[in-house]
Amino acid sequence: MNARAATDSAATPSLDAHWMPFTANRAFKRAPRLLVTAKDMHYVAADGRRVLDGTAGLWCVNAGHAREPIARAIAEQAATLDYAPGFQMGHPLAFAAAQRVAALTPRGLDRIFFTNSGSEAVDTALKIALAYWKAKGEPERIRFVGRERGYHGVGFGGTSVGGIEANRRQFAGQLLPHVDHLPHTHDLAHNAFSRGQPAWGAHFADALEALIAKHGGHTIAAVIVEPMAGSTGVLVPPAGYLERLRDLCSRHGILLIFDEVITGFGRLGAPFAAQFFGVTPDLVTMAKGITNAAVPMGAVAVHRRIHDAVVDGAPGGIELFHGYTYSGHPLACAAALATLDLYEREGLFARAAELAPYWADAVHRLDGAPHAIDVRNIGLVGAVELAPRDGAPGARAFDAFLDCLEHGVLVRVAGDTIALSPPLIVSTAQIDEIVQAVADALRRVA
Ligand code: PXG
Repeated sequence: MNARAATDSAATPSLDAHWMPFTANRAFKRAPRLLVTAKDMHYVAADGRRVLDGTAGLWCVNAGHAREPIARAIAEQAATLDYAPGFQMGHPLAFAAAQRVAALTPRGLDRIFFTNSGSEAVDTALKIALAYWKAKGEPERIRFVGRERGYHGVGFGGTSVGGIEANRRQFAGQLLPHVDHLPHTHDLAHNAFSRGQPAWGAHFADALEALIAKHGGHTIAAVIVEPMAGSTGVLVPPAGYLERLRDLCSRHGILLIFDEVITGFGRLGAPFAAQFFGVTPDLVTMAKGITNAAVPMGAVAVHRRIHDAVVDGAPGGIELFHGYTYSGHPLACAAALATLDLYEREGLFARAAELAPYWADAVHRLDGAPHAIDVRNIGLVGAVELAPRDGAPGARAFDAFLDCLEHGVLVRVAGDTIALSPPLIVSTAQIDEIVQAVADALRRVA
């Protein structure tokens, strides 16, 4: 479909039936913002305007949009083997995709469980942790520890360990029991305008020691954190923080889960943040960039010793009573294989690493911008935190988002933070364009 036809058909339907996710539905439907086509670094909006993608969709289109090798692989797969049952049956692509993912994951985490989203990956990882401790003969390990301002998707497990209050409020009273939250690591008094990892704040990890003292380390199944918190508005881990968490978990036998749904597949310039920061967790959750977002897919990479304890420890028959109709869906596997080939062929993770210093310089040109109370960066991620408008949290950043969109650049807003995370194919000129759009918007918004 060409852009014109897509524009016409997208303009036709009533907007009533689609209850939109994480959206102010009433406001959106009064003034809709529709994207109709995409190629490489750009979207085309329903009114025909080109929009530079400063957010890789929702942190997921790492190789840029509508890449031909991925599209072709999906189309060919749909015509060859559209679906095959994944329970007690298999198809070769799922094994190939798992092997390919395992070649990128941190050392030892080479057993891959497929899901269809980051949320499912998180709930799967939490369930694997519980199953592991049962298999190991430590069934008293049932507690989970998340972190304030953490985002782990929207399943009951992920909502429970997540720490964004607004995401929990409507469901309070029926979330998982036995969950604690570490403090978040955001501290503007010490760390505003840090370049890369803030120097101050490793001690925030010590809150885990207090929980261990309170409950006993032997009751904690797993700690789950985003190595870099994305959805809450980009919180970069203080230097030494992840190392300290790892050390505490190791000393008390607690599993450490890194939720790498955003940081996986090159966002920081390494395959995973675990490698970037040099800290190895026991499980990694991923999604988004695994297929360049062309087909929904998520996965959990599990340390082989965890897998072996559950699988070899089972009496026979099914070892893990968990899975999805679409775990390892052929189209998702075809997309993943084509995507991972593309990342490798174009050296996109290394490209992100090479661009990171230019990106840091560009983003920190916003340090003195009107309303900016912090600018932060890591890898190809940047964020500008704005002083909230009196009595209207988030409104100023949302106005800046609308202003950028009006001027042809898509950014993402979380509360009063503008988050930037372009596809890894972004050019330096496009980096300048994204940053300039934000600078201009901040001059214009009240
Ligand atoms: N974990 C993390 C760390 C995530 O960032 C999920 C789990 C859930 O993934 P699914 O595929 O179930 O959505 C996410 C998702 C944003 C934004 O603007 C971030 C996400 C999703 C939508 C918007 O920050 N992250």
